[in-house]
This record gives sequence, structure tokens and C-alpha cells, in this order.
Amino acid sequence: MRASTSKVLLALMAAAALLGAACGSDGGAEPVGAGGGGESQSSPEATEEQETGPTEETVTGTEYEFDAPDTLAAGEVTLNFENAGKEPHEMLVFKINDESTVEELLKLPQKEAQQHITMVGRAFAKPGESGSKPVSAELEPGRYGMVCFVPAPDKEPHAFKGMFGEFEVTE
Ligand SMILES: [Cu+2]
Repeated sequence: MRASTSKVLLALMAAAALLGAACGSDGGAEPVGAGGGGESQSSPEATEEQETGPTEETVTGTEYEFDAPDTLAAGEVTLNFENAGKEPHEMLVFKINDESTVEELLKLPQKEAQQHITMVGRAFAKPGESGSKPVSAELEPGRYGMVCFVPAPDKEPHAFKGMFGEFEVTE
């Protein structure tokens, strides 16, 4: 008995709630929804995604130089490496911790040079191929360098034939 009574009550309450909602929305809600919802929704979000998404660039190596961007935006960066040359090439990427240039660092003994830099990553590619793995890292603003130490046919590392570069990561 009690159960059926409360079911009726619940049904009545639900009906009252529906009526109440219907009455309330009659006045103001409908015209707002009907008008123009589509325009303002997507554009601010899309801009944010572009700002925070990973930056992807391709660096090309040939004999004996890198073709790379001069500047990159700080944050998540993916550097693909393509070998457009006839010899194997690598792309060693590092952050320069002081005012040294890559050219200056190449003149130092290896152990000493390493004290001026922080390694970021390495990619390698055979002639005419793309590197199997890009260099992906979270880069903070600063100066960065890249070099290739693959030996040329005359045994001299490519870096000493000019295969090095610098780029800047900006805020
Ligand atoms: Cu090389």
C-alpha cells in the first residue's frame, strides 16, 4: 500500500517539475539557444592548441652542412632529420650553456667542450633517407647547436668540414 502511494507521489512530483521547467523556460531561454551558437565556440580553443602543441621541423643534412631553422619557439619540439646527401649523416643537438659558439667549441678538446653544453638528442640517417627517430625534447629558451661527427672518406669528421649549425629557442 505504502509503496504504491509513494510511487504516485513521485510521479506527481516529476510532473510538477516538468511543468515548472516548461513554464520557466517559456520566457527567456529559447530565443538565446535558437540564435547563433556556432560561431564563438571553436576559435579561442584552436588558437590555444596551436600555441601549446609540439613544434615540428625538418633538418636536412648534406655534404657538409645542415639546413635548419634559425629559431624555434620554446616548448615541446620535434626535429626530424633527413639525409639529402651521399654520405651517412647524424644530427647531434645540444644546448650551449654559455656564450660559446659551436665553432669555438669544435676547437676545444672533447672533454672540455662537453662542459659547455647539455646534450638534447641524436638522430642518424643513411644517404637519401629520413632518420628513423627524430630528436624530440622540451626545449627552454637559449642558444643551441648541432653537429655531425660522421667521418668523411678522408677520416675527418664532417663537423670540421663545416657540418655544424646554431639555432635559437625563443620564449
Ligand atoms: Cu655528416
